[in-house]
Amino acid sequence: MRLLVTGGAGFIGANFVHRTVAERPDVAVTVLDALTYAGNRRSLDPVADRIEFVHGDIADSALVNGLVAASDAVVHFAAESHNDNSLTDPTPFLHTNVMGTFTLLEAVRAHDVRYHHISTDEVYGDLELDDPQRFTESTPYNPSSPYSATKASSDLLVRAWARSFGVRATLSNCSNNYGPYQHAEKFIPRQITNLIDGLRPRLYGSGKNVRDWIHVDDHNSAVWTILEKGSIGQTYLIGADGEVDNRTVVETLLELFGRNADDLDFVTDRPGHDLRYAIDSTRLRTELGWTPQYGDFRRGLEATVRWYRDNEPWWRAQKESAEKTYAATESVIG
Ligand code: NAD
Ligand code: TDX
Repeated sequence: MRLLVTGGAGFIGANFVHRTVAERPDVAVTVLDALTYAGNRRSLDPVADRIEFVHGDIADSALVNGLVAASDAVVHFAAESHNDNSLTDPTPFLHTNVMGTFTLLEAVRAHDVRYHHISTDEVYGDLELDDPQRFTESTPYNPSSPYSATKASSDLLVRAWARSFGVRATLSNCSNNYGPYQHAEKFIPRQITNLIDGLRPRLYGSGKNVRDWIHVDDHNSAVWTILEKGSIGQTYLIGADGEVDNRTVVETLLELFGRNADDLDFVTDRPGHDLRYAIDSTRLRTELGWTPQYGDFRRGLEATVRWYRDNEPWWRAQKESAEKTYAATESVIG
Protein backbone atom coordinates (compact mmCIF):
# COMPACT_ATOMS: atom_id res chain seq x y z
CA MET A 1 0.00 0.00 0.00
CA ARG A 2 1.29 3.46 -0.95
CA LEU A 3 0.19 6.02 1.67
CA LEU A 4 0.46 9.79 1.32
CA VAL A 5 0.62 11.53 4.72
CA THR A 6 0.19 15.31 4.69
CA GLY A 7 1.63 17.23 7.64
CA GLY A 8 3.89 14.32 8.58
CA ALA A 9 6.54 16.66 10.01
CA GLY A 10 4.06 18.02 12.58
CA PHE A 11 3.19 16.62 16.00
CA ILE A 12 0.48 14.04 15.28
CA GLY A 13 1.62 13.30 11.72
CA ALA A 14 5.20 12.51 12.79
CA ASN A 15 3.98 10.16 15.51
CA PHE A 16 1.66 8.54 12.93
CA VAL A 17 4.56 8.01 10.51
CA HIS A 18 6.82 6.53 13.25
CA ARG A 19 4.13 4.09 14.26
CA THR A 20 3.24 3.15 10.70
CA VAL A 21 6.84 2.46 9.74
CA ALA A 22 7.38 0.39 12.91
CA GLU A 23 4.19 -1.66 12.70
CA ARG A 24 3.35 -1.91 8.98
CA PRO A 25 6.34 -2.82 6.84
CA ASP A 26 3.98 -3.36 3.86
CA VAL A 27 3.07 0.36 3.78
CA ALA A 28 5.25 2.72 1.68
CA VAL A 29 4.94 6.18 3.25
CA THR A 30 5.34 9.48 1.42
CA VAL A 31 5.16 12.61 3.57
CA LEU A 32 4.08 15.94 2.06
CA ASP A 33 4.85 18.84 4.38
CA ALA A 34 5.47 22.57 3.83
CA LEU A 35 7.76 22.76 6.92
CA THR A 36 6.02 25.84 8.29
CA TYR A 37 7.10 27.13 11.71
CA ALA A 38 5.24 24.08 13.12
CA GLY A 39 6.88 21.45 10.92
CA ASN A 40 10.23 19.97 11.89
CA ARG A 41 12.21 17.72 9.60
CA ARG A 42 14.06 16.36 12.65
CA SER A 43 10.83 14.82 13.93
CA LEU A 44 11.20 12.34 11.06
CA ASP A 45 14.90 11.57 11.69
CA PRO A 46 14.16 8.17 13.29
CA VAL A 47 12.48 6.99 10.03
CA ALA A 48 14.26 9.20 7.46
CA ASP A 49 15.71 6.33 5.43
CA ARG A 50 12.40 4.42 5.35
CA ILE A 51 10.07 7.07 3.94
CA GLU A 52 9.94 9.51 1.04
CA PHE A 53 9.79 13.17 2.10
CA VAL A 54 8.38 15.85 -0.22
CA HIS A 55 8.73 19.48 0.81
CA GLY A 56 5.68 21.33 -0.54
CA ASP A 57 2.33 22.99 -0.03
CA ILE A 58 -0.94 21.01 0.03
CA ALA A 59 -2.54 23.89 -1.90
CA ASP A 60 -0.13 23.35 -4.83
CA SER A 61 -2.48 21.45 -7.14
CA ALA A 62 0.14 20.28 -9.67
CA LEU A 63 2.33 18.83 -6.93
CA VAL A 64 -0.63 17.31 -5.06
CA ASN A 65 -2.10 15.76 -8.21
CA GLY A 66 1.11 13.92 -9.00
CA LEU A 67 1.53 12.62 -5.46
CA VAL A 68 -2.10 11.57 -5.09
CA ALA A 69 -2.05 9.78 -8.47
CA ALA A 70 0.85 7.66 -7.16
CA SER A 71 -0.94 6.77 -3.88
CA ASP A 72 -3.54 4.22 -2.76
CA ALA A 73 -4.70 6.36 0.18
CA VAL A 74 -4.19 9.80 1.72
CA VAL A 75 -4.25 10.67 5.43
CA HIS A 76 -4.59 14.42 5.75
CA PHE A 77 -3.04 15.86 8.95
CA ALA A 78 -1.56 19.09 7.54
CA ALA A 79 -3.12 22.21 9.04
CA GLU A 80 -2.51 25.48 10.75
CA SER A 81 -3.36 24.12 14.18
CA HIS A 82 -2.97 26.78 16.88
CA ASN A 83 -5.99 28.76 18.09
CA ASP A 84 -3.93 31.64 19.47
CA ASN A 85 -2.20 32.19 16.11
CA SER A 86 -5.55 32.17 14.33
CA LEU A 87 -6.64 35.10 16.49
CA THR A 88 -3.58 37.13 15.46
CA ASP A 89 -3.63 36.30 11.73
CA PRO A 90 -6.29 33.97 10.26
CA THR A 91 -4.90 34.20 6.69
CA PRO A 92 -2.74 31.04 6.66
CA PHE A 93 -5.61 29.12 8.30
CA LEU A 94 -7.85 29.89 5.32
CA HIS A 95 -5.09 28.97 2.88
CA THR A 96 -4.06 25.65 4.40
CA ASN A 97 -7.15 24.38 6.17
CA VAL A 98 -9.70 25.40 3.52
CA MET A 99 -7.87 25.79 0.19
CA GLY A 100 -5.37 23.04 1.02
CA THR A 101 -8.16 20.57 1.85
CA PHE A 102 -10.07 21.60 -1.30
CA THR A 103 -6.93 20.93 -3.38
CA LEU A 104 -6.52 17.45 -1.87
CA LEU A 105 -10.20 16.65 -2.40
CA GLU A 106 -10.04 17.58 -6.07
CA ALA A 107 -7.01 15.31 -6.48
CA VAL A 108 -8.51 12.28 -4.69
CA ARG A 109 -11.68 12.80 -6.70
CA ALA A 110 -9.78 12.90 -9.99
CA HIS A 111 -7.76 9.76 -9.19
CA ASP A 112 -10.36 7.87 -7.08
CA VAL A 113 -8.03 7.57 -4.11
CA ARG A 114 -9.19 6.66 -0.57
CA TYR A 115 -9.02 9.71 1.74
CA HIS A 116 -9.05 10.08 5.52
CA HIS A 117 -9.60 13.55 6.95
CA ILE A 118 -8.17 14.46 10.36
CA SER A 119 -10.22 16.97 12.30
CA THR A 120 -10.96 18.23 15.77
CA ASP A 121 -13.70 18.25 18.40
CA GLU A 122 -13.49 22.06 18.34
CA VAL A 123 -15.84 22.13 15.35
CA TYR A 124 -18.67 21.50 17.84
CA GLY A 125 -17.97 24.62 19.92
CA ASP A 126 -17.89 24.16 23.69
CA LEU A 127 -19.91 22.72 26.58
CA GLU A 128 -20.83 24.04 30.01
CA LEU A 129 -18.77 22.54 32.85
CA ASP A 130 -21.84 20.80 34.32
CA ASP A 131 -23.42 19.67 31.03
CA PRO A 132 -23.96 15.90 31.32
CA GLN A 133 -23.83 15.57 27.51
CA ARG A 134 -20.69 15.06 25.47
CA PHE A 135 -20.07 15.65 21.75
CA THR A 136 -21.34 12.92 19.43
CA GLU A 137 -21.28 12.56 15.63
CA SER A 138 -24.67 14.29 15.49
CA THR A 139 -23.79 17.37 17.58
CA PRO A 140 -24.39 20.50 15.42
CA TYR A 141 -21.31 22.38 14.21
CA ASN A 142 -20.71 25.62 16.16
CA PRO A 143 -17.03 26.62 15.93
CA SER A 144 -15.74 29.55 18.03
CA SER A 145 -12.32 30.55 16.68
CA PRO A 146 -10.90 31.23 13.21
CA TYR A 147 -8.96 27.95 13.59
CA SER A 148 -12.01 25.86 14.43
CA ALA A 149 -14.12 27.65 11.79
CA THR A 150 -11.61 26.70 9.10
CA LYS A 151 -11.46 23.08 10.36
CA ALA A 152 -15.28 22.97 10.33
CA SER A 153 -15.23 24.35 6.78
CA SER A 154 -12.81 21.67 5.69
CA ASP A 155 -14.99 18.93 7.24
CA LEU A 156 -18.02 20.23 5.33
CA LEU A 157 -16.05 20.20 2.07
CA VAL A 158 -15.13 16.54 2.70
CA ARG A 159 -18.74 15.58 3.39
CA ALA A 160 -19.91 17.35 0.23
CA TRP A 161 -17.21 15.72 -1.93
CA ALA A 162 -18.16 12.32 -0.52
CA ARG A 163 -21.85 12.80 -1.21
CA SER A 164 -21.75 14.70 -4.50
CA PHE A 165 -18.73 13.10 -6.16
CA GLY A 166 -18.52 9.73 -4.42
CA VAL A 167 -15.10 10.43 -2.95
CA ARG A 168 -14.14 7.47 -0.73
CA ALA A 169 -13.66 9.57 2.40
CA THR A 170 -13.85 9.05 6.15
CA LEU A 171 -13.51 11.75 8.80
CA SER A 172 -12.39 11.76 12.42
CA ASN A 173 -12.75 14.48 15.04
CA CYS A 174 -10.40 13.97 17.95
CA SER A 175 -9.97 15.64 21.33
CA ASN A 176 -6.75 17.28 22.65
CA ASN A 177 -3.62 15.21 22.02
CA TYR A 178 -0.48 15.07 24.15
CA GLY A 179 2.81 13.22 23.77
CA PRO A 180 6.28 13.63 22.21
CA TYR A 181 7.07 16.04 19.34
CA GLN A 182 4.30 18.53 20.20
CA HIS A 183 5.23 22.16 19.47
CA ALA A 184 6.26 24.25 22.51
CA GLU A 185 3.48 26.78 21.78
CA LYS A 186 0.82 24.26 22.90
CA PHE A 187 -0.42 24.05 26.51
CA ILE A 188 1.30 20.94 27.88
CA PRO A 189 4.72 21.36 26.17
CA ARG A 190 4.72 25.07 27.06
CA GLN A 191 4.29 24.29 30.76
CA ILE A 192 6.80 21.40 30.71
CA THR A 193 9.47 23.52 29.00
CA ASN A 194 8.77 26.43 31.40
CA LEU A 195 9.30 24.04 34.32
CA ILE A 196 12.51 22.65 32.82
CA ASP A 197 13.71 26.29 32.58
CA GLY A 198 12.75 26.93 36.23
CA LEU A 199 9.87 29.25 35.19
CA ARG A 200 6.25 29.19 36.36
CA PRO A 201 3.47 27.56 34.31
CA ARG A 202 0.97 29.99 32.78
CA LEU A 203 -2.79 29.47 32.96
CA TYR A 204 -5.20 31.42 30.78
CA GLY A 205 -8.06 33.07 32.69
CA SER A 206 -9.41 31.03 35.58
CA GLY A 207 -7.68 27.74 34.70
CA LYS A 208 -11.10 26.04 34.95
CA ASN A 209 -11.38 25.23 31.23
CA VAL A 210 -11.60 21.51 30.57
CA ARG A 211 -9.92 19.56 27.77
CA ASP A 212 -10.44 15.85 27.01
CA TRP A 213 -6.84 14.55 26.79
CA ILE A 214 -5.82 11.60 24.64
CA HIS A 215 -2.33 10.23 24.04
CA VAL A 216 -1.21 10.82 20.45
CA ASP A 217 -0.60 7.07 19.92
CA ASP A 218 -4.22 6.34 20.84
CA HIS A 219 -5.38 8.95 18.31
CA ASN A 220 -3.21 7.34 15.65
CA SER A 221 -4.31 3.78 16.41
CA ALA A 222 -7.89 5.02 15.93
CA VAL A 223 -6.94 6.57 12.58
CA TRP A 224 -5.59 3.20 11.37
CA THR A 225 -8.74 1.46 12.63
CA ILE A 226 -10.91 3.88 10.63
CA LEU A 227 -8.72 3.61 7.53
CA GLU A 228 -9.05 -0.17 7.57
CA LYS A 229 -12.57 -0.71 8.89
CA GLY A 230 -14.43 2.62 8.66
CA SER A 231 -17.58 3.04 6.55
CA ILE A 232 -17.12 5.35 3.59
CA GLY A 233 -18.74 8.75 4.15
CA GLN A 234 -18.81 8.23 7.92
CA THR A 235 -17.51 10.49 10.73
CA TYR A 236 -15.96 9.00 13.89
CA LEU A 237 -15.28 10.87 17.11
CA ILE A 238 -12.01 9.88 18.79
CA GLY A 239 -11.61 10.32 22.54
CA ALA A 240 -10.33 8.44 25.59
CA ASP A 241 -12.52 9.77 28.45
CA GLY A 242 -9.70 12.07 29.54
CA GLU A 243 -11.47 15.20 30.81
CA VAL A 244 -9.21 17.29 33.07
CA ASP A 245 -9.30 21.01 33.86
CA ASN A 246 -6.24 23.08 32.96
CA ARG A 247 -5.34 23.90 36.56
CA THR A 248 -5.24 20.21 37.47
CA VAL A 249 -2.94 19.51 34.50
CA VAL A 250 -0.58 22.24 35.72
CA GLU A 251 -0.73 21.01 39.33
CA THR A 252 0.16 17.48 38.18
CA LEU A 253 3.14 18.83 36.25
CA LEU A 254 4.23 20.93 39.25
CA GLU A 255 4.12 17.79 41.39
CA LEU A 256 6.18 15.84 38.82
CA PHE A 257 8.80 18.61 39.00
CA GLY A 258 8.75 18.69 42.84
CA ARG A 259 7.32 22.23 42.93
CA ASN A 260 4.49 23.69 45.05
CA ALA A 261 0.92 23.34 43.73
CA ASP A 262 0.43 27.14 43.68
CA ASP A 263 3.70 27.94 41.92
CA LEU A 264 1.90 29.20 38.79
CA ASP A 265 0.80 32.43 37.05
CA PHE A 266 -2.65 33.32 35.77
CA VAL A 267 -2.34 35.30 32.54
CA THR A 268 -4.58 37.14 30.06
CA ASP A 269 -7.38 34.86 28.88
CA ARG A 270 -7.72 33.77 25.24
CA PRO A 271 -10.51 35.79 23.51
CA GLY A 272 -13.50 33.50 22.92
CA HIS A 273 -11.81 30.75 25.00
CA ASP A 274 -13.84 27.52 24.73
CA LEU A 275 -14.86 26.33 28.19
CA ARG A 276 -15.03 22.56 27.84
CA TYR A 277 -14.65 19.82 25.25
CA ALA A 278 -15.81 16.24 25.88
CA ILE A 279 -16.01 13.36 23.41
CA ASP A 280 -18.38 10.40 23.33
CA SER A 281 -16.48 7.84 21.21
CA THR A 282 -19.13 5.09 21.44
CA ARG A 283 -19.46 4.69 17.66
CA LEU A 284 -15.75 4.07 17.15
CA ARG A 285 -15.63 1.63 20.06
CA THR A 286 -18.78 -0.35 19.32
CA GLU A 287 -18.83 -0.34 15.50
CA LEU A 288 -15.08 -0.64 14.86
CA GLY A 289 -13.89 -2.25 18.12
CA TRP A 290 -11.27 0.42 18.96
CA THR A 291 -10.03 0.91 22.54
CA PRO A 292 -7.40 3.33 23.83
CA GLN A 293 -4.24 1.88 25.41
CA TYR A 294 -3.06 4.83 27.55
CA GLY A 295 -5.47 4.80 30.51
CA ASP A 296 -3.32 6.66 33.05
CA PHE A 297 -2.96 10.37 32.18
CA ARG A 298 -0.43 11.00 35.00
CA ARG A 299 1.88 8.26 33.70
CA GLY A 300 1.46 9.54 30.15
CA LEU A 301 2.42 13.03 31.34
CA GLU A 302 5.44 11.62 33.19
CA ALA A 303 6.69 9.95 29.99
CA THR A 304 6.06 13.18 28.06
CA VAL A 305 8.08 15.17 30.63
CA ARG A 306 10.93 12.66 30.21
CA TRP A 307 10.80 13.11 26.45
CA TYR A 308 11.09 16.92 26.70
CA ARG A 309 13.94 16.60 29.24
CA ASP A 310 15.79 14.26 26.85
CA ASN A 311 15.16 16.28 23.68
CA GLU A 312 15.96 19.90 24.48
CA PRO A 313 17.74 20.51 21.12
CA TRP A 314 14.47 19.59 19.39
CA TRP A 315 12.41 22.27 21.21
CA ARG A 316 14.77 25.07 22.31
CA ALA A 317 14.51 27.28 19.19
CA GLN A 318 10.73 26.90 18.83
CA LYS A 319 10.29 27.68 22.54
CA GLU A 320 12.14 30.97 22.15
CA SER A 321 10.07 32.10 19.18
CA ALA A 322 6.76 30.93 20.73
CA GLU A 323 7.48 32.84 23.96
CA LYS A 324 8.29 36.01 21.96
CA THR A 325 4.88 35.73 20.29
CA TYR A 326 3.12 35.18 23.63
CA ALA A 327 4.94 38.13 25.23
CA ALA A 328 3.31 40.49 22.72
CA THR A 329 -0.22 39.87 24.06
CA GLU A 330 0.08 38.17 27.44
CA SER A 331 0.37 39.68 30.91
CA VAL A 332 0.21 38.20 34.39
CA ILE A 333 -3.19 38.83 36.05
CA GLY A 334 -2.76 36.83 39.27
P1 NAD B 1 1.04 20.73 13.90
O1 NAD B 1 0.83 22.19 13.82
O2 NAD B 1 1.98 20.17 14.90
O3 NAD B 1 1.52 20.17 12.47
C1 NAD B 1 0.98 20.63 11.27
C2 NAD B 1 1.90 20.20 10.13
O4 NAD B 1 1.30 20.62 8.89
C3 NAD B 1 3.29 20.86 10.19
O5 NAD B 1 4.29 19.90 9.95
C4 NAD B 1 3.25 21.90 9.07
O6 NAD B 1 4.52 22.15 8.49
C5 NAD B 1 2.29 21.24 8.09
N1 NAD B 1 1.65 22.22 7.20
C6 NAD B 1 1.04 23.37 7.56
N2 NAD B 1 0.59 24.02 6.46
C7 NAD B 1 0.90 23.23 5.39
C8 NAD B 1 0.68 23.34 4.00
N3 NAD B 1 0.05 24.41 3.46
N4 NAD B 1 1.12 22.35 3.19
C9 NAD B 1 1.76 21.27 3.72
N5 NAD B 1 2.01 21.11 5.03
C10 NAD B 1 1.58 22.09 5.86
O7 NAD B 1 -0.42 20.09 14.07
P2 NAD B 1 -0.89 18.80 14.88
O8 NAD B 1 -1.16 19.18 16.27
O9 NAD B 1 0.02 17.67 14.56
O10 NAD B 1 -2.31 18.56 14.18
C11 NAD B 1 -2.43 17.70 13.04
C12 NAD B 1 -3.88 17.62 12.63
O11 NAD B 1 -4.66 17.10 13.70
C13 NAD B 1 -4.51 18.97 12.27
O12 NAD B 1 -5.37 18.78 11.17
C14 NAD B 1 -5.30 19.36 13.51
O13 NAD B 1 -6.39 20.18 13.19
C15 NAD B 1 -5.75 17.98 13.99
N6 NAD B 1 -6.01 17.85 15.43
C16 NAD B 1 -5.07 18.21 16.34
C17 NAD B 1 -5.31 18.02 17.70
C18 NAD B 1 -4.28 18.37 18.76
O14 NAD B 1 -4.56 18.26 19.95
N7 NAD B 1 -3.07 18.78 18.39
C19 NAD B 1 -6.54 17.46 18.12
C20 NAD B 1 -7.48 17.10 17.14
C21 NAD B 1 -7.20 17.29 15.81
O1 TDX C 1 -0.07 28.79 28.00
C1 TDX C 1 -1.21 28.33 27.91
N1 TDX C 1 -2.03 28.35 29.00
C2 TDX C 1 -3.30 27.85 28.97
O2 TDX C 1 -4.01 27.90 29.99
C3 TDX C 1 -1.71 27.74 26.68
C4 TDX C 1 -0.83 27.69 25.46
C5 TDX C 1 -3.00 27.23 26.67
N2 TDX C 1 -3.77 27.30 27.77
C6 TDX C 1 -5.12 26.68 27.76
C7 TDX C 1 -6.00 26.99 26.57
C8 TDX C 1 -6.84 25.73 26.46
O3 TDX C 1 -7.91 25.77 27.39
O4 TDX C 1 -4.89 25.26 27.69
C9 TDX C 1 -5.88 24.61 26.90
C10 TDX C 1 -5.21 23.89 25.74
O5 TDX C 1 -4.66 24.89 24.87
P1 TDX C 1 -3.97 24.52 23.47
O6 TDX C 1 -2.83 23.57 23.71
O7 TDX C 1 -3.71 25.79 22.74
O8 TDX C 1 -5.10 23.64 22.78
P2 TDX C 1 -6.61 23.95 22.30
O9 TDX C 1 -6.84 25.40 22.06
O10 TDX C 1 -7.53 23.23 23.25
O11 TDX C 1 -6.58 23.21 20.87
C11 TDX C 1 -5.92 21.93 20.73
O12 TDX C 1 -6.85 20.88 20.72
C12 TDX C 1 -7.69 20.78 19.60
C13 TDX C 1 -5.06 21.90 19.47
O13 TDX C 1 -4.13 22.98 19.49
C14 TDX C 1 -5.92 21.97 18.25
O14 TDX C 1 -5.13 21.83 17.07
C15 TDX C 1 -6.92 20.84 18.30
O15 TDX C 1 -7.81 20.94 17.24
